[in-house]
Amino acid sequence: MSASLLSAELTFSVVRPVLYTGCLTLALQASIEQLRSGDVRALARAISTVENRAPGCSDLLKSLFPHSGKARVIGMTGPPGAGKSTLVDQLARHYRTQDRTVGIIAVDPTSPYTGGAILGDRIRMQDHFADPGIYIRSMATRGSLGGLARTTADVATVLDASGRDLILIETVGVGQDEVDIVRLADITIVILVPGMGDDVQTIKAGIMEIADIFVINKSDRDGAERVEREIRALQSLAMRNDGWTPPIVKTVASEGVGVRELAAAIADYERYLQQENRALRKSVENWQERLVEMLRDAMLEKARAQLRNGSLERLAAEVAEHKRDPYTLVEEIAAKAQNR
Ligand SMILES: Nc1nc2c(ncn2[C@@H]2O[C@H](COP(=O)(O)OP(=O)(O)OP(=O)(O)O)[C@@H](O)[C@H]2O)c(=O)[nH]1
Ligand SMILES: [Mg+2]
Repeated sequence: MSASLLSAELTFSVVRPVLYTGCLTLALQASIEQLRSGDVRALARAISTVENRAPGCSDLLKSLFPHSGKARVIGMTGPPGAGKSTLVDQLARHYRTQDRTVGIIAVDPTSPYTGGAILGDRIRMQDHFADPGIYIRSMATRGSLGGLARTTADVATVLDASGRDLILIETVGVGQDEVDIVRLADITIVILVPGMGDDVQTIKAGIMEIADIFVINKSDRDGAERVEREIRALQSLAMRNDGWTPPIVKTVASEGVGVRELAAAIADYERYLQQENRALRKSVENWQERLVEMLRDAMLEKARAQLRNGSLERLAAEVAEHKRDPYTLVEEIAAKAQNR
């Protein structure tokens, strides 16, 4: 090989990575600009990247984060079939009349065996598809790589950076995952329905505690007063330490009844959040938890990288057979991960 060819080869191999990252950055920049200009396809692509933890996800989130933080995130949670989607739909409509743009994340309902709810959401919310001011995403992320709460938070960041004024997150209030999801919202609405009997008690205590606003949907049915009394009774047992008493709003979502009142209650709480820096303090609290979670994921990832395929099983067998003690083992793996 001639000397000049060799040097060309060398130059190329040195320059190529630089060019490559340069191209990536350009492509990323272009898609971020598209997304921020309201391009729905760019938004959908970005959400898919985040949802699937696809390559580029981390760079994308890093670039989008500075553009986020302006949207109001509202979490709506409650038992299966309480009318959450119907109410989200009505609220979205209401906000559209005020020219505010809306992003909706419907986190998969608990019932993986039907799959009907997602279809239901699509059909019910179909009217909005012609309106670019509403963007709806159903997420089927149970068992996903990043964890449900983390993925939802990241998808919310994408929507936020895309300039949506409001982000409504619908989730079925049944488990810790859901509590974690609604925790990331600025405002949490817990939706209950009459006829639950003593079930208000059985709704996970954590969910009751994080309600900023209660909704009694299906108030066209008997028993709305009773649910209201039960909520009041629970409230009198445990006062919130920030002094806010969550209001109770009765709605008939299928008829659009009470939606204005709900929007007014949301606005009241927003005003309350604005006072005494409460919004910021709440956000700091949320981030404290999220950062711990992100750190845990990052550390775990590093530790996993120390373990070759199948070695965890082998080590577990050694511990089970008392050939090794797990305490030293974990210290060793953690130390190796740290040195990476
Ligand atoms: N009677 C009555 N029916 C309602 C009301 N709101 C919603 N529904 C009906 O209740 C059913 C369930 O509504 P959804 O909005 O799908 O409930 P959901 O809470 O989103 O359900 P999942 O996502 O599956 O947990 C639908 O048939 C709605 O039409 C209401 O205020 N009164
Ligand atoms: Mg639903």
